[in-house]
Amino acid sequence: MKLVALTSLKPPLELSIMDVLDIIGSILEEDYVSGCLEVDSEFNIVEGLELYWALEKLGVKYAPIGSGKCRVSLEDLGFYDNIVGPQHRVYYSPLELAVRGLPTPMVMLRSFSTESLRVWAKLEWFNPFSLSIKDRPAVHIVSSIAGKVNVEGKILADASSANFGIALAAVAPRYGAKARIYLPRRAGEHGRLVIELMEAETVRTEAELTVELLSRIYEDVRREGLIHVNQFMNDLNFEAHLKTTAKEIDYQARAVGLKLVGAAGSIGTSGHMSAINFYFRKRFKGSFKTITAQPAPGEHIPGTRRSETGMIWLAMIAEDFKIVDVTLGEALEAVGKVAREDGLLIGPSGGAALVALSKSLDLIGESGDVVVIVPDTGFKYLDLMKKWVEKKSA
Ligand code: E1O
Repeated sequence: MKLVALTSLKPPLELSIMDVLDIIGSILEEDYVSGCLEVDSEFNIVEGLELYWALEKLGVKYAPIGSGKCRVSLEDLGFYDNIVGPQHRVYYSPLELAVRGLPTPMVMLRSFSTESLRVWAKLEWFNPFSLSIKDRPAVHIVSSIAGKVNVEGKILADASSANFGIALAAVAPRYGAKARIYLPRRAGEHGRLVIELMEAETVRTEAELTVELLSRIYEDVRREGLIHVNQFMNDLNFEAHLKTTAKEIDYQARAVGLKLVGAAGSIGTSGHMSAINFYFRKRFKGSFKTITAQPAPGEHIPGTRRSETGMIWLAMIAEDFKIVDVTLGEALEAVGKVAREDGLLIGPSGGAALVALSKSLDLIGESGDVVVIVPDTGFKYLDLMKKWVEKKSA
């Protein structure tokens, strides 16, 4: 058996992550790859196509080649290489920073930790374009589309509550394309401003939810030949978080010896929490709990929505998934507590995740380490916070 760079191999056809999810699951479970790929003299894959795509979706650097039995650890295949950038932190472009500036930091929060249960916030505002977790799917989806079709001069379109739109508006021009973002009624004003500043198009609508805009986008795609990147249904969104967000948490926890017992987060497309749930359910064989916040009925927490409004990965992937109703007031209380006791201003969806966790301690248990995904920074929501602070002091 020998190891060769995965990028040097030529698969005869493409499979999607859902075609090979079972193989991905068992590789994560075992921490080993059992099996080899067979290639011809030109590196065309003649045997092991499914394994190739599983390894590609997992983001390993090397593939095992041979004709007999192979058994090689994920670590030896360079599994973690894609999430550990250069220590000098010098990058030749912002796009390189987005891809190689990982992992995003994890920091222990005093405000929500106890002596035995430690709470770690994964700070996703360290992503450079949208200062949010949504850079990850935007970069992965756009680079993948651009690898297949010529996007120069084309318009990449999607609905967004703000962050994904900003990321798309920033990433599309790196590939010579433009972006058009369809915004629901309550999209963050910062989103519209930044997107327009970047000279991407915005379509402001009266829709309550981003997903309600899909049929309108389908129509415009037919009429105008836009490319719909579709963060809500494109499996590359889920894949981006499997390849980076979830893997980073695993890498970071191992590096300092954390005993992960669960993760808490929030859901918009459900991309990141579904991927984290899938990844750790396999890794830890069931002893890992995933908790996610959703806005309580009638409440609006920017970037999030209720699970029954439809999220494909949540339905397909997530088991052992506890969904907790949180009000905006509760989320902002948590934001305030972290600001006072840790000095960090997290965004409302991060606050909601902390509330969901606090309401689920019976499930999590009393000891270990929990990761809370903080999708973005509170500095984007000063208007919302201002109203809430003034109401509290009135
Ligand atoms: C959480 C999420 N927190 C914040 C988001 S509505 C989809 C999307 C957007 O268009 N925002 O920007 O999508 P996912 O479940 O992985 O993350 C939820 C502040 C967000 O902006 C998603």
